[in-house]
Amino acid sequence: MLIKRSPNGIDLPYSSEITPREVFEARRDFIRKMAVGSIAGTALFEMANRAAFAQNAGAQKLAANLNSAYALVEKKTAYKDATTYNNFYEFGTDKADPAVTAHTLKPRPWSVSIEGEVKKPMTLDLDSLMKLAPLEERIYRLRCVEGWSMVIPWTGYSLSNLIKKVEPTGNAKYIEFVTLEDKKQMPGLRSPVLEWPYVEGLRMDEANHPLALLTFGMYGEVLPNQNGAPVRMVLPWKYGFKSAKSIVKIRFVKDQPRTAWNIAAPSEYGFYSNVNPDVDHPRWSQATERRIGEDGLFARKRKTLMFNGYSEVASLYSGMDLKKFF
Ligand SMILES: Nc1nc2c(c(=O)[nH]1)N[C@H]1C(S)=C(S)[C@@H](COP(=O)(O)O)O[C@H]1N2
Ligand SMILES: [Mo]
Repeated sequence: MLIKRSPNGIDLPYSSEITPREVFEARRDFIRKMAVGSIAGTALFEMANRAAFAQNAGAQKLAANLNSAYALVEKKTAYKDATTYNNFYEFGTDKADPAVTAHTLKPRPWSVSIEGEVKKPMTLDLDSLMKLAPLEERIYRLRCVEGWSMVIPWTGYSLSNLIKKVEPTGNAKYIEFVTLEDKKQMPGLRSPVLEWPYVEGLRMDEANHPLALLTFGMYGEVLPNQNGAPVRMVLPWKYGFKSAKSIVKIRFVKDQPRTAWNIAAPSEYGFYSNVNPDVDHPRWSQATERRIGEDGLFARKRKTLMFNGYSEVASLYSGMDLKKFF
């Protein structure tokens, strides 16, 4: 079993307190490999590096308790990998681009307007938005449609807290996330790779699922710009592109929203985009994935799990043909 759920719901403290276990496990793994003589000097250096779990010295801490009901027990992706191997096309289409170019993004001051089919539309500045519900830390898998995955500790709260606050009307069937579009801050907007702004959407019951996390931080710190500062979605049972970064507007709507990747290539990227090993992308299989950080000497292909292993969302789709609604 890959996802461990706490039977009693007691919250464990902080991500930093899990790190020693990871270091221990890495060391145990290392000793085992030493014993069978399968490790070379360079690999030793690499493994020590990965176990070190480097933090960004200058970043602002973001306190939150770990929610043990959503704390995946898997080795976390190294901070360095999660913050230098990114998809954020507003800052370039290369994985390495956003870490280099996203320093021009200004995550403060920031506000998010919540509008459409709600009784209480509102515009919230970042601090008010962050205070809307207690921040939690959750460790989730992230699976990109390109066939790679990571394990990342995020900080945020269930989007359902915000939804409750604004009181959706009976017409609110979907929710749309509109992200920042500012040429002065985002050099990638000059190329027409996608229709800007980057827009994503969910059905209302999906948006209300407790796993859907409105996210402000990662690895115990505020989000780095390249990971979608200052606020993004994280939807671990869907391909990564559903998790819109740098959100400025949340709209409650009657009709299914058009979304950036669906507009760009409707036969390749559906509205739902649930992780599904049985439905291949036209250009590549979705049956397996490559865990970032494991692509060295000990590379191995992992089997991709239905809903990325988050089987509790299955009831949202009962009766739906997931090959048709991909
Ligand atoms: N605004 C915006 N959000 C975005 C993207 C993007 O290009 N622009 N890329 C998506 C894709 S394809 C993935 S895999 C994830 C990557 O998140 P990460 O860089 O934090 O791992 O962000 C998603 N959110
Ligand atoms: Mo992605």
